[in-house]
Amino acid sequence: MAEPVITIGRHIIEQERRYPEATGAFSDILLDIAIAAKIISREINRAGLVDIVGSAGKLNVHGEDVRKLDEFADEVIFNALDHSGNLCVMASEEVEDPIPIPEKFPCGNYALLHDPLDGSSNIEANVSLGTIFSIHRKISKGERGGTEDLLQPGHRQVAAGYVVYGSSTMLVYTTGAGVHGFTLEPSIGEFLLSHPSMKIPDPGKKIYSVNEAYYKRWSLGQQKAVDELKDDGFSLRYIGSLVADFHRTLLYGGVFMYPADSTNPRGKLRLLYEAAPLAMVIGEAGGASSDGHGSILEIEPQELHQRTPLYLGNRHLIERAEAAIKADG
Ligand code: AHM
Ligand code: MG
Repeated sequence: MAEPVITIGRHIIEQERRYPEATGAFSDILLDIAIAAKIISREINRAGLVDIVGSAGKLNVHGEDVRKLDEFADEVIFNALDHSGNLCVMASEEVEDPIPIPEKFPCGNYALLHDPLDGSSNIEANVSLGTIFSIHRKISKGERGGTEDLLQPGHRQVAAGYVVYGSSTMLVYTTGAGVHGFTLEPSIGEFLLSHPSMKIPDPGKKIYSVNEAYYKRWSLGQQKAVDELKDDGFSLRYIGSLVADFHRTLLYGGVFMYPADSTNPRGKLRLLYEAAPLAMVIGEAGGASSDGHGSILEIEPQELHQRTPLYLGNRHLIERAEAAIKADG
């Protein structure tokens, strides 16, 4: 007899059955994200074939070059999730303000934040890219959602995850009941469970991941944190595409760092679209997150596009980095 395959749809429904009070709305959101991921994956795979690669000639809200595929991914996610009545508001790294649900559609009980296509400066080099997502419960009183629903600390996330568009496309998510990874089987167009109950290996491989070209811009404490890892025989791996660097860290162990530096005193990566969702995933997988001083999940966000220094990986390595930063600034 053929082995039963577990599709992402089946997995999400089975998780939902554990909560008799669940309405199914939450499952629908995850399934809609999976559909958007398949569409984005297909376009990324064809990027070398069609004239979609290249700069769209505008700057995004962070002043960075927006690539056409970023815009495409942003639209795909909006179109997949605007009409279902499950969300009350959305926010995207590519868009300055909260994205309301169109008036013609009903509003639901959840807010979605996402980075539609991270690492897009690597598109032309065929390097892995990613989508990152974070889901919060609606807390505002009005019928339609708003900023209040989006500016919630990471520990209140009800689900988070990412899609990595690599040599295969994988979707990894958590709802607080373990971290589960699915690989897209292109011939049937389904995400199949390939990595159930993921845990960061501990002790993992001795790998640190950081843009070390910025060494001279770092604080003494950050320099010391990396010097110590080198003295300890660690290897350096840095792709420069967050989801790819994070995915490797989750699978192999080690530590990913995007620290504060003299040019970017608050770091580069965004708290709500990048740091908090990956912090939830690594925490659920037995690892830890930090901004150099404390858990990413405890930070109370002040603004939608807030940046944060970011450390993700094995708990003891995060603690070591925090100790070096604390001792030497
Ligand atoms: P992006 O949102 O413009 O794609 O930038 C985010 C990327 C991350 O994927 C990666 O971790 C980081 O920027 C790399 O930055 P740097 O080139 O400074 O090392
Ligand atoms: Mg990004």
